[in-house]
Amino acid sequence: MPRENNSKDRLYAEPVEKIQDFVFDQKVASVFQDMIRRSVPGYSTIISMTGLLARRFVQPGTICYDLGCSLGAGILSMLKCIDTDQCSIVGVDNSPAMIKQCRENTKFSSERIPVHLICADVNDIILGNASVAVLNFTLQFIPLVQRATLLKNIYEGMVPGGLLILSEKIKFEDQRTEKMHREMHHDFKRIHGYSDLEISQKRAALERVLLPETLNTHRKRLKEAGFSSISVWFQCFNFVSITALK
Ligand code: GEK
Repeated sequence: MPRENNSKDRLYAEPVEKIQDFVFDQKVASVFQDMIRRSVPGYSTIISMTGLLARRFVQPGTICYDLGCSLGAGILSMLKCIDTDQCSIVGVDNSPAMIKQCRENTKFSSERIPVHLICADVNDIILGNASVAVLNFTLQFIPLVQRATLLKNIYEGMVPGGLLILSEKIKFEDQRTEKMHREMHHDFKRIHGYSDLEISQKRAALERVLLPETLNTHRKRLKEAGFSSISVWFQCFNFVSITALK
C-alpha cells in the first residue's frame, strides 16, 4: 500500500480531556493500516485467508463483496488470489476518507477483475449475485438492532453455495474467560507499542461504537438469516473469523 497509509497511529498518545466517540474520519484513515495491524491479533492472517477463501468460493459470473472495506486490504487479497476473470469485486464503506484512500490503493491492482467502490451505509446496499461476502470487523460497528436485517439481506443476495466471511471482536459469557482475553488483547497492544494511556483512551472512544457480542449470538443470528455450515476457522483471544455458507 502507498506510503501515506503507513503513518504511525498516535491518535490517543496524548491525554485528552473529553474522549469523543470513535469515527472513521481522515485522521483515522491516514493511520488505519498501522492501527489495525497493531490492534487486531491475527489481522494479517485473516486478510490473507480472505483471498484464499474467495479463490475457492468465487463462482464465474458473480460478485465478491467487501462490506466495510476500509483501505481495501480484503479487496487486494481477493484480487491477488482469485484465478477467474469472470467476476467483479464491490467494496462498500460509509467513510468518504476510507473510500478515497481505498480507490488510490486499488486503482492499479487489477486489469483482469473490475473493482467498484461505493461510499454508502452497508444497510442501504442491495446485494445481488454474490458468491463471496466479506464482513471483516464491520458488523461490530453496526447498531445491534440492524444486524439481523443486514445478514438476511446478505443471505438473500447470495447465490447457492456462496460464502460469508464474518470477522469480529467477541465477548464471552464466562467472566474469567472475558477477563483473560481482554487482558491478553491489551498485552498484544502493549507489545506492539501502545501505552496504557493509548489503550484506555481508545477503549473509551470505542465503548459506545464497537459493540461485541458472544459467539453464540453470532451463530444463532447467522442460522436465523438462513446460513448453514457455520464454522469458526480462526480465533486469537477475543477476535474470531467465521465462515458460513448459503
Ligand atoms: C479491513 N474490513 O481492513 N456502512 C459501511 N461501512 C461502515 C459502516 C456502515 N454502516 N459502519 C462502519 N463502517 C476492513 C476493516 S474497519 C474495522 C474494517 C475496525 C466501516 C468503517 O468506515 C470502517 O472503514 C470499517 O467499517 C470498519 O479488513 O476499524 O476495527
